[in-house]
Amino acid sequence: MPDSPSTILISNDGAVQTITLNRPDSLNAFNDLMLKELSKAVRAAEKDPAVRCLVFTGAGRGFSSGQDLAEVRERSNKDQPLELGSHLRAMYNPLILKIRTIEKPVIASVNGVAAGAGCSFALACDIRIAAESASFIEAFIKVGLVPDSGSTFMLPRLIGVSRAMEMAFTGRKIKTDEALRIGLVNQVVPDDQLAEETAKFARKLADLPTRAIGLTKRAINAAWRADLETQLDYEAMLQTTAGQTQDHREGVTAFLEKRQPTFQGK
Ligand code: T3D
Repeated sequence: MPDSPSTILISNDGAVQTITLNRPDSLNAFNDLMLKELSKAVRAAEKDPAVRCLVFTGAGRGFSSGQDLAEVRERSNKDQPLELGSHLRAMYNPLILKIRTIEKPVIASVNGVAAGAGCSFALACDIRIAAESASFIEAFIKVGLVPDSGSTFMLPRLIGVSRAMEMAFTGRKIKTDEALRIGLVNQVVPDDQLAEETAKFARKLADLPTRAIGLTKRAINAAWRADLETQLDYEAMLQTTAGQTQDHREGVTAFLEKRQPTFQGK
């Protein structure tokens, strides 16, 4: 893989890093190179303490149309059945897991259609800010597949089982007014204000105590598979860690000195 990526663009503005999916001719369909470049970029962002908020968006009129279907056809060998599971395990699952577990806030700035694995990718992010003209399609059913890349996990948790079933069974396009009403997105903004509104929110998140945000993400992820007693104990353990951060000390000091805190993410 060359050093500078060819299917994504990476830009930094202070502590906010924006990764733009950049295959606009196919509405940013994921091919193998893009999935590799994305994974590498997210791992690098994870290690870089200067990055305190990660934003994903798409170039052109789409966010992502999911798996590149032309590449699927190339991969299929007529003599042998197509084995999609190993492709998912190798290419998508580690990326989705990394986004869910990276200890920094992750925003999907959804500029257009998010379909199939492109929808799953947006759902894996912590926050979704959508342009008015964006849409969400669990397109898998239209090509005879089951939702993957975490959609069957995230979707019912975000919008409830009945709505998730309907979206997944029918592949119906969900426009942003409905997406906002059912809790699929956090915010809908006019198309021409998406970049600005995302940047504003991302800067706000990047200024917060990043360690505490990372630990919060850990706690909420864990809550999905815990009982209350276990979760209470886990919160106590995480709070011990948070309580020993510089940002906790700064927060308390700033409060008592009646000034705004300056958090360093440590
Ligand atoms: O391999 C594995 O690991 C399995 C994993 C599977 C995960 C999945 O994501 S399965 C689901 C894959 N995605 C889809 O089925 C969605 C396919 N796309 C669409 O249904 C539509 O394009 C949209 C509803 C997203 C948008 O419709 P529209 O009318 O706005 O745009 P369009 O004209 O259909 O697409 C514009 C161009 O993008 C077009 O190319 P052209 O004709 O201008 O040269 C179209 O072919 C291309 N394109 C759109 N989606 C894909 C794509 N090319 C390759 N792969 C795509 N997914």
